[in-house]
Amino acid sequence: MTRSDGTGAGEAHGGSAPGARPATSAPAAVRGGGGPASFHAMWDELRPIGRHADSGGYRRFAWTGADADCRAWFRAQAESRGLAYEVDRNGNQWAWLGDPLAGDAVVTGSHLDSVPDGGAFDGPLGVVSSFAALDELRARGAALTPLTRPLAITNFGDEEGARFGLACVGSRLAAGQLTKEKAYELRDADGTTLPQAMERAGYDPDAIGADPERLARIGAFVELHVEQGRALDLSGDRVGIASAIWPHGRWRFDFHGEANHAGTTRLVDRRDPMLTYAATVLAARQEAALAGAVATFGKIAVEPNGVNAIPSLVRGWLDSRAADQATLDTVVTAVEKAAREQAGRDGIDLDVVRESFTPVVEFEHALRDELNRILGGAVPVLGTGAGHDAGILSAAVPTAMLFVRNPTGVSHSPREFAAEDDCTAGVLALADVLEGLACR
Ligand code: HGY
Ligand code: MN
Ligand code: MN
Repeated sequence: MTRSDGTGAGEAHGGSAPGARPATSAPAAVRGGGGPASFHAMWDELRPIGRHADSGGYRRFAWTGADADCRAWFRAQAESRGLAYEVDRNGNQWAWLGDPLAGDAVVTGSHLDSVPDGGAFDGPLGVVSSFAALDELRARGAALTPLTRPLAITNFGDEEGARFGLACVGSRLAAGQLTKEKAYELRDADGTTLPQAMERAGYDPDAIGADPERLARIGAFVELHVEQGRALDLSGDRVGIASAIWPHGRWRFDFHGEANHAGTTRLVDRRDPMLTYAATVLAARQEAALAGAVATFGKIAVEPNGVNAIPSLVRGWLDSRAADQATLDTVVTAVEKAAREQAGRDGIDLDVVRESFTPVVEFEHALRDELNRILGGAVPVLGTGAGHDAGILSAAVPTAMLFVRNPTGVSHSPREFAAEDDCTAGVLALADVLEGLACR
């Protein structure tokens, strides 16, 4: 986050968000202002890692060089603060203050990986704010010693699933929602498997698997995240608390046609899967609009992918999300039905595979309300269509989320940003929450 001297990706703009009304009269924790200088230093160090010069977006994919650099940055932050650093069996990073084995720990953190050409804040804002919140607590002289509960900061690996196609791999493995066998089946576009990538990055893939003992030692997990929407901008608040995460999933549609010459094959003789794919994309938009849901075909792979060749195979990935399970099921069923009908007309064979699914997450009310009480009771509570590690962990651990205002709502884009004062308000709110939970 810079002092508004930049305009590219990752450059937060100084001052309050454009067009926002002054924040409600909330306590200092969410009013903004102040906050540790360490945030700027960490942000400046992290910003260049994995950033693509042309797009200004981030390409921090699991078990790549950029991921390794982010991990090295996390370890340096932990050790420079005298925190006990460790990596768990699934490659998630942990920085501890207090006894990691004592139990009932208060844990905060997020992820450092990105979607292709993602923004600077999705993930890193939560990790940087966690270290900055600890610095704030120490600056306040909060009674961190003796802590009434151990405190930890985490970086969960491969949250976006950009390389291997499954989101939240690190937290799903830990929570037992992804088996070692299924994880071993994951492979990237070059055919590299997840275990091969982990091994090349210096991690032992044989160790991966559920980590119930570790999760049992967590009393509360709080993830701070940039809002991926405009609810806070519209309400004029800097910080919000999550109520729920929409159910969502990823489905792979394989349209099998017949390769042929683009210049010599008559239209009537073609079995062109691209046509069926195109009709399916339009059907997805139509069904989502009808149901008040969302559906996106954002990724496609074409074989042989030649300008002058009718494809033999078109693979399209559908991401669909809705406020409730029934609506999501309705949309996906309708899209698959439309795709199969069009495939019949086009002479195409269609396979549909559900590659990942996350049921609705209702964050635990007791912890959600505790956060609001700590922050003065007037913090807006809002749902989200974005998945998070906190959503995965919520099945095993009391979890909550803090959102920081995003004035445009844009995310998964180099244009994602958050204003400096709002980031500071997030740090102060997280510091209050950690103090309220771990330093009773
Ligand atoms: O896809 C998501 O909602 C998250 O960014 N992984
Ligand atoms: Mn994301
Ligand atoms: Mn995220």
